[in-house]
Amino acid sequence: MKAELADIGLVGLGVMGQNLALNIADHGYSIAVYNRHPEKTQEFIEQCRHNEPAHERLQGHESLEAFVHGIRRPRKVVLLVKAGEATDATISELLPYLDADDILVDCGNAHWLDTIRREKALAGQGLRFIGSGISGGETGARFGPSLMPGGSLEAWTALEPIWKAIAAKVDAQTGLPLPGAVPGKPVAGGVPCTVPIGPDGAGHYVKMVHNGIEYIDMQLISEAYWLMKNLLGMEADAMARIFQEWNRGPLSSYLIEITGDILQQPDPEGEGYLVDRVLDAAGQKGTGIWTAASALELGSPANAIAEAVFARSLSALKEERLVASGLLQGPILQRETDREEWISAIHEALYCSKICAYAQGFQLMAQAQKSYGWKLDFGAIAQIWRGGCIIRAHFLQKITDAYELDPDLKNLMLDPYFRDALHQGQIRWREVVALAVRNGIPTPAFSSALAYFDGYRSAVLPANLIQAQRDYFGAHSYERTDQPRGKFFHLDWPAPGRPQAEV
Ligand code: NBP
Repeated sequence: MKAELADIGLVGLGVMGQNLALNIADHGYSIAVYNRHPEKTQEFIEQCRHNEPAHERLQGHESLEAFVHGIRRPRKVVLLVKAGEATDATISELLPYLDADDILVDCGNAHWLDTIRREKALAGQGLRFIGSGISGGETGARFGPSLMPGGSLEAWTALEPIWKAIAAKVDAQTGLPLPGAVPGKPVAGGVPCTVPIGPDGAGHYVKMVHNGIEYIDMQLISEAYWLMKNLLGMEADAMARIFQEWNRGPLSSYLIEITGDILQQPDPEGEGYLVDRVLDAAGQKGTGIWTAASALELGSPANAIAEAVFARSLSALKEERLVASGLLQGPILQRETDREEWISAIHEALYCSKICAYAQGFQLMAQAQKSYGWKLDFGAIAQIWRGGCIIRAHFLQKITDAYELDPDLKNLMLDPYFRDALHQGQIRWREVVALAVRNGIPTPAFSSALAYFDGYRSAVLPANLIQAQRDYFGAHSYERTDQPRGKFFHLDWPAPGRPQAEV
């Protein structure tokens, strides 16, 4: 008997691919799967046979041709392979078997310019392409990720039922993530954490900014931890309790929650806590770098996000830092005794810095939409990050509210809720940064977020001098404060009649 054609196909049975395939099957869709190394496909199907209620909806294939021909037309084929060349190679291998109107859905962490290029090239061949960001790691992929699809609306309509079914769900009233699903029993009801983001590369761009925000969120939390450890002399388990407490307030988020878990984890190899044995050299895969590079290119001041990337790079210079620590002296560290007061101040510093970090991420997306001709719905983007993804947080509901209140909001810091929070927290935020500086404890994210806040709220900055210098040595011209914007002047410096500086 001929097997029924599958509703959808998936290529790439790595960590994400296996979990997303099971999520899709759990929601009642039949799915054909294929992996470059066929033994992985066999293993996956075999494992599922024993453990997964939805295994009968999985169809493993060992040839690409059989895989493609096993999917109902117009086909939907999800790619979950390594981003970059592997994605191009996989698309090229699939092409001979695909038919007009089939839809490729790339869920890898692709660079948005690659997605624009691929969409254009495939459209020329009559195929549709969706670049869909996915966040939430393997658990998200399995039980409900945040999905950020970019592509034509018409291609989205074909994918929509499946994407809405498998995405994380949040409560319509509270915006809180609904309790997780269990294998075979998906979450029923709730608002799905996916919306069409925009054309071509928009989905992957928004996913990239999500990751950039993830970098700064993690850096800010690590700075809070480091201050409590060094300035207040707190042990890991005591800090775990603080993060657990913070997780019940405005900072409540997945990253704060897992930090509480991490800090109380004993070292399985010996005495003490595991966190104290983890080497302080952070890795990175590239999306943070892309976010910072895009901010630089677009002239969007995402300095705190970039600092978070640089902080990882600096941490990775472990051997150099070890040598430098014996050669470069800093101030003598003075422990603070008023623990409660400083913990509360660090909380304020973390919250205010987080507001600035998100303001930078949304400002960057606003700049990108102008450059790439997208029309992004920022309230909806914040909404689909409330569940499933790594940066999920209660706080995101406030961002959605802010854009609902003012869809043309120029900067999140200007929204009344966030403005009040910054006004309320800034004195203690400044005290925390000053204390860290006095004691020689690096807090690049707290400090750069504060510099962003102070820069953005300054009607006048010292850039007048920079413009004068540029005009002096390069005839780059300047505008005057007493003339309309856009009118440029140049002076043959030094102006006649002005006394020469002594050399
Ligand atoms: P894994 O490393 O677990 O799996 C990678 C997959 O890519 C495997 O199926 C592998 O096939 C396949 N692949 C490679 Br590598 N090179 C290939 C090639 N030249 N042609 C065809 N297939 C190739 O990665 P993962 O964590 O599952 O990530 C998959 C994608 O999802 C990546 O783009 C990643 O950026 C993205 N992503 C990951 C996460 C996460 O938390 N892990 C989150 C969001 C997005 P093989 O088995 O034959 O080697």
